[in-house]
Amino acid sequence: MGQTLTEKIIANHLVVGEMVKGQEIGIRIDQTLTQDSTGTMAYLQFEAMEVPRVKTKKSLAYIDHNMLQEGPENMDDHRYIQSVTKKHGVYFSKPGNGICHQVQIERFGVPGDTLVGSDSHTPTGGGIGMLAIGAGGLDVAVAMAGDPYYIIMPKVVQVELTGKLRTGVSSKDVILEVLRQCTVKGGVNKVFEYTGPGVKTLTVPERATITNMGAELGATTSIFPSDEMTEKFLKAQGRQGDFKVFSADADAVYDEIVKVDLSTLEPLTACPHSPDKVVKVSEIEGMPVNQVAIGSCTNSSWLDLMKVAKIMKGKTIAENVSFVIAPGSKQVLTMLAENGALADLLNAGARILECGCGPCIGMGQAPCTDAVSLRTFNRNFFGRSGTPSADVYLLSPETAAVSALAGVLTNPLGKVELSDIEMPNEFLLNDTMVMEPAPEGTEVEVIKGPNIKPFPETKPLQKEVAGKALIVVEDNITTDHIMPSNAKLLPYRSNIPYLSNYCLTPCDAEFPQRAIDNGGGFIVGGSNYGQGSSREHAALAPVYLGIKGVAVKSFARIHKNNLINNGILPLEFVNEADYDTIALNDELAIEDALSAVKAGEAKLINKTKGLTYTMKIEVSERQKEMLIAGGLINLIKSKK
Ligand code: MIC
Ligand code: SF4
Repeated sequence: MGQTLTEKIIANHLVVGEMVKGQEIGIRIDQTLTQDSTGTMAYLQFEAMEVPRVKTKKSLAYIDHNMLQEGPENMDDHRYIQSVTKKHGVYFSKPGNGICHQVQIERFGVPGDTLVGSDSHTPTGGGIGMLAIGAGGLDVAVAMAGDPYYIIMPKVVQVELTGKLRTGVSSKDVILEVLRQCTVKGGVNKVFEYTGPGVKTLTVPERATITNMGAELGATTSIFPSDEMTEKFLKAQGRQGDFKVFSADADAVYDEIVKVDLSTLEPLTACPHSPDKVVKVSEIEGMPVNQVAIGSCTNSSWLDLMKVAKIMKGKTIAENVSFVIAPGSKQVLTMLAENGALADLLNAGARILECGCGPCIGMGQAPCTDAVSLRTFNRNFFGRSGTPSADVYLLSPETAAVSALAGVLTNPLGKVELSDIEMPNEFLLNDTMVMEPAPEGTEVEVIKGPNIKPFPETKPLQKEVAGKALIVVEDNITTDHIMPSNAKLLPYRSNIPYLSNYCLTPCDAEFPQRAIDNGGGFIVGGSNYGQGSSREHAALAPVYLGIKGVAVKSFARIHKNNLINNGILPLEFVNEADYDTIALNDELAIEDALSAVKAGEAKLINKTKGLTYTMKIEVSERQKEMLIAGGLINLIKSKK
């Protein structure tokens, strides 16, 4: 029986376990990446492991999220990351060099290799045939130390692409269509593997848009084969040597199939406030628009911005629109500057931001009250733009550009002519913003500014775990709810005590104080709890507030791992209807938590209601040890 591409790469990297779907396996990691807003914690944790040098083939640290620098905190973080990476053998990409995923695919990704990154959009690397997975900072620190990265052996979904996209329809519409079909919780513990004759019609940046936003499915990752298109891209990046063909066997067997006919696809948009609330642009066309934002790791490639520049050339944006562009990398921006496309954008009225995440993570460019904001980004979770009353629609660069000109949401189909925009044979190569680590490192001093506080300490699991239901939240709570990020909070990513004052406040402003007043307790939630970002802060802030268990209908993959890594019990209702019987401040308890963890099942007693709920603790033997030790760092220390 033939193998899928996913299975082939896993087989090449398997170090622990067997490739049995649903079971935990450990894989060898070739590359790691961090970005600044998760990176400070990851490097503090790496330092705590006392491993002198990273053991991967290549590890990289990017500065791309926290770049507003309103106070010293951001640059203090940059300095810390620059010095700690130099010491321990990690390459450092300076602020301004670009968004981690964009630069990684341009300059460093290798087909067939594995990559773990402390950012949920690490699967962008699947666009060149890498098995690229997003994880919490601690898991990345462990991978840097040379230990395996653990995943549940995934099911593999075949996404069969047929036909060819029409001009005006883009790869963004492909992933929006997959999200429409599969939803934000449809991908947990699955890899989405793209196959079929449509694959060869998509360039690497187009593929990367799709694999990037596969994160919104909750998937472990998404991947395209490495083929002639990949070779062309790597050659144009001066990296022909990194090319190798990788694809699934013709008789590979998949667990599920999703079909997308590129020829009949139409421009789509994800409506507020979820990436899977997808409708055809034509269905809501004509809606007045206040802001159009182009960029983010999903759609900020040279190809994307060239298309936008072509559409804007010689025209001016509508009076009612603020039009902002954050190019994905220095390579992209410099090439646009050199070929004149940047001038076309500026002439049309574009506000050009530096190369980074910017408005995608609420670092500036918050839209006006009650705004309609059209964004080429990948997430439109409630409040993420920095304006809680704003409605954010996710869509393609083509749709964004024609709408910026018209001032109303506009369907680009039949309105744009882009046939002369093709991938360049040579990209502009200049890696001077990537610093090499010191050859030895022992002499390098690590600089920690005053905002860099130690990560919270966790305690071994107690026999009885008891406390109140400190909050009860609904389905699809995102990490943007649990640990909001915006221009005011992102500078404090190295300061958990400060951040914890904002934990879950978009759901309930009183939650942090209630948690402190009660000496901790439980969080109760619905399904897909913790979707979105990989930020470990969504576990670390609850640790700081004394949260002992999170009882939900189901978890998103990365967040569940982050809870376990930090010693918080992940509890899932066996009978989902039990969720409805828990109210705020109900007294909850697990009488013998140690036995419950070992058995993989707990009896959660609701003392207030006189009810007992059966909860799954679906974790591996390795994770049981972690929960009992009170988290991974404690476990590592106890084994030294
Ligand atoms: C995001 O897009 O939500 C982020 C900000 O990039 C996060 C990482 C973070 O919270 O720092 C992610 O995707 O993991
Ligand atoms: Fe940055 Fe946005 Fe991409 Fe996250 S999704 S890495 S914030 S550009």
